[in-house]
Amino acid sequence: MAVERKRWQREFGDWFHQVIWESGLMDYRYPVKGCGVWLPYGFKLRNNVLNLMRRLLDETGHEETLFPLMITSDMVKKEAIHVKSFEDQLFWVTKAGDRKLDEELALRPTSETAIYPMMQLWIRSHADLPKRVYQVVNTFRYETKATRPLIRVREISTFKEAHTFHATFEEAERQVEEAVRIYSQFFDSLAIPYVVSKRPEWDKFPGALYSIAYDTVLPDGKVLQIGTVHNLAQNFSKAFDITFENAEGLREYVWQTCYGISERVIAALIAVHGDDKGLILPPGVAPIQAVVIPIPYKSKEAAVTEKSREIKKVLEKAGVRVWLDERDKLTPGSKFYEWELKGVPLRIEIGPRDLEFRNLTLVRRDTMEKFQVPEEEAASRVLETFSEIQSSLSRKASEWLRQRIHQAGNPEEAVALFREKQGIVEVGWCSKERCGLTWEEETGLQVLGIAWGETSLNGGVCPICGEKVGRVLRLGKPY
Ligand code: PR8
Repeated sequence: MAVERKRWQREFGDWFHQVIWESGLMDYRYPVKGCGVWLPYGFKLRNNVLNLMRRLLDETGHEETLFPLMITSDMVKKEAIHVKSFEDQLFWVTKAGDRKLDEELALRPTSETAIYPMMQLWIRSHADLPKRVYQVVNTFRYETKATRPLIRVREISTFKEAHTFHATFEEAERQVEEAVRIYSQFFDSLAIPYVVSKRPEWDKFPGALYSIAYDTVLPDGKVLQIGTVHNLAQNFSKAFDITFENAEGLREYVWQTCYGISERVIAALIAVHGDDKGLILPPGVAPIQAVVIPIPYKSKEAAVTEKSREIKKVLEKAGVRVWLDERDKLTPGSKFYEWELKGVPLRIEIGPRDLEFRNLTLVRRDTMEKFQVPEEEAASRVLETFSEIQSSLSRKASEWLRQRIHQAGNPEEAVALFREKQGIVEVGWCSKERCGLTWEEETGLQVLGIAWGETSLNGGVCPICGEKVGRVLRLGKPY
């Protein structure tokens, strides 16, 4: 049976809402707008995804911390551009019981203003640098655009933010490269395809020198920003007075970077791999990697049950996250339906014929391909199938994204390509804001940024002004 992706693509919004709820990931019926509940299955998936990120950060000298949720208005106001851009999105705590607070407190929209006053106390000398911390917390942004489950929420419940501190600009630049490596590895292991772009000046993180973003394309052709890396230079260290004594005994401001992801990563994971039957989870992060389903038949029930339990043990011993579905009030067919919806990468059916031939029947969720393997090879064949699924998901998703990136030589061509195929349109650009805005005006698309670390288009000429500078500008319709 081939996988169907009609509804997934044509009615992506409805598909997405329905799948996250019916598969048991999240429930957004919570009475506060923009806030959702992680259900047990979703929470396990979230943990697996976060643990991948934790491992990558821990291995590269980052230390996990936990800073408080509330910040004073003085802290918020320290960095002028930062506060101006978050001002309208802040939630304020103004009362305790019926007493008005002497000092109103804001809920962090991100934690620069919570972390940096403490760094000002801790960083003393060049011996304290570099310093790299991260935390996984909830942050609050009063989003005024329509909220969407996992994609645009007001309580960002899975905000992973890293903040680093360095003695020189060059070291901060190297940290940006390192962050790009870490994020690329992270998205690669989730089989989420992406493009990396340097955001234009007018769309960078408030207070940053520049911002780099990871974007992917969802089934509806719109672009989703799934992570960002910012070089903050000395903008925040000057505002928060974070200095260190250099080797010559002189005081200098530290150089900083920060980078973040959120539950949007999980939105991308669901959206990129799914199909009309529901989720398709990569084995690396699936809460349940394989489900064993006994197919009882006449007098063979006991033998089938016994064999199913034995196989479960064998797989557990091999480190597989396996579930044995022994519910006797459900038919095998309704179990298949449920586990397909939940995106379990592999189904193992054990029926009388399998017993007779000492086989197991395996069904891959991604391709729905069905095949038999000898029982004594259960563990090795299951593990082998996981890595095939993982690489096949990566290939399929990358190819899907590749087909949605188009090159245009002028604004009319960009418009026509986008109308027909959506996704991302790449054009030549001279880096001048004026020409970037002209691209936006003439195409009705939004500038995503300059291709990070890639070569030129249109022979290096900007089709708007004719200047030969050679940058690739990306345009699309972001969420
Ligand atoms: C920073 N400071 O904050 P950023 N719902 C879901 N995900 C969101 C939302 C939202 N309302 N808003 C942003 N994100 C820096 C870096 C510390 C860490 C996700 O950067 O404002 C987006 O994927 O770019 C975004 O790329 C990421 O959080 C980081 O937020």
